[in-house]
Formats: sequence, structure tokens, C-alpha cells
Amino acid sequence: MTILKIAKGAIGLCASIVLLMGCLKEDYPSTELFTWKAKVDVTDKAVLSVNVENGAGASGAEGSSKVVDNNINTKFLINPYRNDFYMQLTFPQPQQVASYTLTSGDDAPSRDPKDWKFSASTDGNTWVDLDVKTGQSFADRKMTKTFSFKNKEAYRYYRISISAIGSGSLFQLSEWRIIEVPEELQ
Ligand SMILES: [Ca+2]
Repeated sequence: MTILKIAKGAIGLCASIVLLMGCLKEDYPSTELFTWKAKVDVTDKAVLSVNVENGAGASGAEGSSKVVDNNINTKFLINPYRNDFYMQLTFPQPQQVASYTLTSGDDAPSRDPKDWKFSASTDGNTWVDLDVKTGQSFADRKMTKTFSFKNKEAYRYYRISISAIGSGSLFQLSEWRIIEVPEELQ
């Protein structure tokens, strides 16, 4: 009797698992299957440049290279910060982008970016604002926040211009990543 109960229980459990697996199956769009693709971090395809560098240079311990090294434990720091400060990613070919992430530094929240605009350009001269943010804050250290917008155009140049920080004269950021997002996922 007990064995029968266990066997029934096992069959019931298996049925539940099969049902659950079915429910958890990823839900692909029923149309346009051939154009469907996941969001892709494309930061590594681009070359970073900044208009204010760390005193020890781009490859220094807290140089600009640390903001795109895909490691939240390293950071880019500038001293002093200027309100015309920007970071730019230049792609070899036009690249569609509709999302970016910012990861706060490991200490001193006052150094976090507060106001900024994310803009794009086809020629490096004429810029289009894709996202503008003001009064932002990061509630935690090494915290990654994602910002998304609609954009189906491909540009070679992307720039984030940081016009205000929390307070004080230092700016720091652990990571800036930019993400390709197909129009159907925006
Ligand atoms: Ca980093």
C-alpha cells in the first residue's frame, strides 16, 4: 500500500515537472523568427575616447580604459570633474543601439553621475539626443542601472555627456556598456 502511494506520488511529481517545463519554455515571437535576436552588448566593438582623462592616463589604475573593461570592480576616475565632460564610443561600422548601462563606483556616492544625455552621430559632428536624464542617483555601490529608448537608426558615434555629478569635484564610474536592441524588442 505504501509503495503504491509512493509510486503514485512519483508519477504525479513527474507530470508536474513536465507541465512546469512546458510553462517555462521561452516564448519566441510567432512571426519574424528570422529577424529575432537577443539584446547584445556591443561595447567591445567600439573604441573609447574621453575629453577629460585620469591623471595617470587611459591605462592607469583608474584610467578611462577601466570604464569599458567589463569589470565592475575597476573604475574610471577624474579629478577635477568638468561639466562639459563626455565619454565617446566610436564604431568601425554604423551600429544600432537602444540601451545602455551605467555602474556606480565602489565608494563616495557624491562622485556618481546625476545629469546626462546620451547622444549619437553619423559623422562625429552633428549629434542627436537619444536619452536625457536628470536628478539620477545610485542607491548602492557597484550598482548597474539600465536605460533604454527607441532607436532603429545605426550610428558610428555614441556619446554620454555628464553635465552634473552628486557633489564635489571628482567623478567616477565603474562601467559604461551599450546594447544593441532590435526594433521588435524595444
Ligand atoms: Ca570597470
